[in-house]
Amino acid sequence: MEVQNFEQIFQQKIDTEIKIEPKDWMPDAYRKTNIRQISQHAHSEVVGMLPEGNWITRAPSLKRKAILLAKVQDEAGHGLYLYSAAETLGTSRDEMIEQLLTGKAKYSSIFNYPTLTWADMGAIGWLVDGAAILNQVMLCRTSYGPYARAMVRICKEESFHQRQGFEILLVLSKGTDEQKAMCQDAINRWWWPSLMMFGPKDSESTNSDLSMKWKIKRKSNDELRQNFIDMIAEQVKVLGMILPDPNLKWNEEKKHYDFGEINWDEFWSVVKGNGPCNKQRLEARKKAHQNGSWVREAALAYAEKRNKKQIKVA
Ligand code: FAQ
Repeated sequence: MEVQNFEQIFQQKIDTEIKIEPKDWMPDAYRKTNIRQISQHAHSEVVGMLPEGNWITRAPSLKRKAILLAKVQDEAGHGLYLYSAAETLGTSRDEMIEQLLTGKAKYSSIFNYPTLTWADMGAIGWLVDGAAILNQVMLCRTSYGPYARAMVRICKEESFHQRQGFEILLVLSKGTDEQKAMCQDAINRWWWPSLMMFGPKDSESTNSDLSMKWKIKRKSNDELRQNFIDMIAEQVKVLGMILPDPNLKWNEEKKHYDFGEINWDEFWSVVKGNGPCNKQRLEARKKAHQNGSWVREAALAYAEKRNKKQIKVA
């Protein structure tokens, strides 16, 4: 069969909503962009454990500590599902980790901001997980089978994450003046970076055209960002707080909220490695990788021993 036919069959599957599976023929660029996106997504989950991990030992009660611990562990699990999904495309876990640790691979810009107070745990759950869910609900229908199936499981856990974040802020918003101020301050600091999570404006998005054609993405960066703003602008009223954007205003004609200009210079600076915590995050991952080397060696030795035993029995 000619390559052109393979391509036609591939595109037909996409157009008729049949998932692409690991052993199916796929264009090189489809494979590459899926590896790029899924591995960056996995790295985001793993690096994303660091800002919240920072507060596990300082959570205000045993209950809060147990919830936060469970949430951070969930993120590790999400990273593992996603690395496994990317491996089905022919890359290896080692390669992906190497790319993260040498700074060649990206991870979400949001995790390069510091967590300064307990209220940040609420703001991350509500805003960061909230933004992640909107994007990930769309990805449950992405065209690559293993990625889509991983996302279904991840989304179930993410909705718990968002609720726990909102509840932290709800409690603070009903507390003392100091607690209310802490709540507003966290919202002020996390609002703009969470809008940046959806990626550059559609006009600047280099990967979107192909990713939309191949149904890897089904909604554009700007579309998802607008959905998020519309949702949060309503939820913030329940907290009795405000979003730090004087231009945020309901537009009756468009049936959407208008909003102010995002600082794209800040976004690109963070993506290029110059955000407030980029260096700290990579150092922490490198250290964790080094400290975990004995676990990998032990697991390998155990697997070899088991293989030898099985060969003997056979
Ligand atoms: N940060 O052409 P586009 C979470 C890069 S998970 C850094 O529009 P695309 C859970 C982009 O890679 C959060 N870089 O790219 C959690 C590309 O560069 P490249 C992560 C960014 O792929 C919560 C370039 O800019 N979620 O939070 C960012 O079509 C709490 C041009 O951009 C996912 O990864 C950014 N924000 O659209 C965990 C979801 N945005 O690769 C712990 C899956 C863009 O060509 C605690 N990913 N770039 O060198 C996606 O849906 C897409 O990759 C987008 C970007 C929408 C992020």
